[in-house]
Amino acid sequence: MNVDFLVQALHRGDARSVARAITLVEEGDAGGTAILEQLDRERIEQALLIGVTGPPGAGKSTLCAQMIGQLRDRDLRVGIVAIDPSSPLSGGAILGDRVRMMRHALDPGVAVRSMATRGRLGGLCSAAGAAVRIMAASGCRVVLLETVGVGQSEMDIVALADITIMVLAPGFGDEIQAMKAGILEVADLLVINKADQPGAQRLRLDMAAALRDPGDRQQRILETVASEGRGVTELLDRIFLLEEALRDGGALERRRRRSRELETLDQALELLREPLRQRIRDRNEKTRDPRELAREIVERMVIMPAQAARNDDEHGS
Ligand SMILES: Nc1nc2c(ncn2[C@@H]2O[C@H](COP(=O)(O)OP(=O)(O)OP(=O)(O)O)[C@@H](O)[C@H]2O)c(=O)[nH]1
Ligand SMILES: [Mg+2]
Repeated sequence: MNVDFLVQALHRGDARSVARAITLVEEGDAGGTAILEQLDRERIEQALLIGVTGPPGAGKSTLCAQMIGQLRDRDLRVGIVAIDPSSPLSGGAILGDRVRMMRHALDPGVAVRSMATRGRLGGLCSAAGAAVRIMAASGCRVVLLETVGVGQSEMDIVALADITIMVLAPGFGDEIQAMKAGILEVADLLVINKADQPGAQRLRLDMAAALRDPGDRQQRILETVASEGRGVTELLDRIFLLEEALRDGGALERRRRRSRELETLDQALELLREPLRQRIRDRNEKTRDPRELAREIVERMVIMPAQAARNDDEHGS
């Protein structure tokens, strides 16, 4: 595999090269790292990453498919990374299916990727972040990141986004109550989807009540009927206005710095996992308390090497 060739092709927007590059990164291949280093920084800087989260079945995938359709109508290339919890609890179709069901299946202007959380201990943030940058470098002006907003790891992924939209729908009372504080904290925009269903008005009032500032209520709450495409234009317009404000005010840069930190931490922990496991096995301790042992191993690994090198020097000379 020729990295330079692949990078050129992906910069031309070649869908297969985009997919191949993401796979190389996910597999931890050295070529993946080389590709990431050569990506077009300017395109990455210009792309907007929109996190789309909310309880299972709220209509995230349907809404994403609609947004993709409208962004394509505006002649923008779009990417979508769907974090699939592989959970039987979730009744909805995963995003890939929904996008395929719509008219985007063969559209070369749409990059689609799903990533499973199952069987994965870490590294998801970093894999998702890399996939997003690859798509952005390939020319996607907007990349959507769909994740079910239930656990902490999903919330971490959402924190990668420039702008986060929380999709809510009537009939999810308990989930929404449980998530409420978190929702208001992470979501730039609250989308009451399934506005055609009974209970939508109630949900809207409930969310409005939770937002103290009247200006906030005006700006942060929207209604959609994703299945019919209603409210999607307004949502996109609102998103682009917000993007402009975030870019102008410097907030976007701050968000991106935080997101880079998060990704770096995720990947650093991922890189440590195997060496740590090996060390623990090598120590073969039978009686020490695991907490104490863990502290000691980490201390030696992270703090000692520099000191050990100095000691070696002293003893060596
Ligand atoms: N009535 C109504 N149904 C909708 C609307 N939007 C989505 N649905 C339906 O709700 C169901 C779930 O939609 P999805 O888009 O799969 O929901 P999701 O949030 O992506 O679900 P997960 O990925 O499983 O978490 C589907 O049957 C959709 O057709 C809407 O605005 N009104
Ligand atoms: Mg979905």
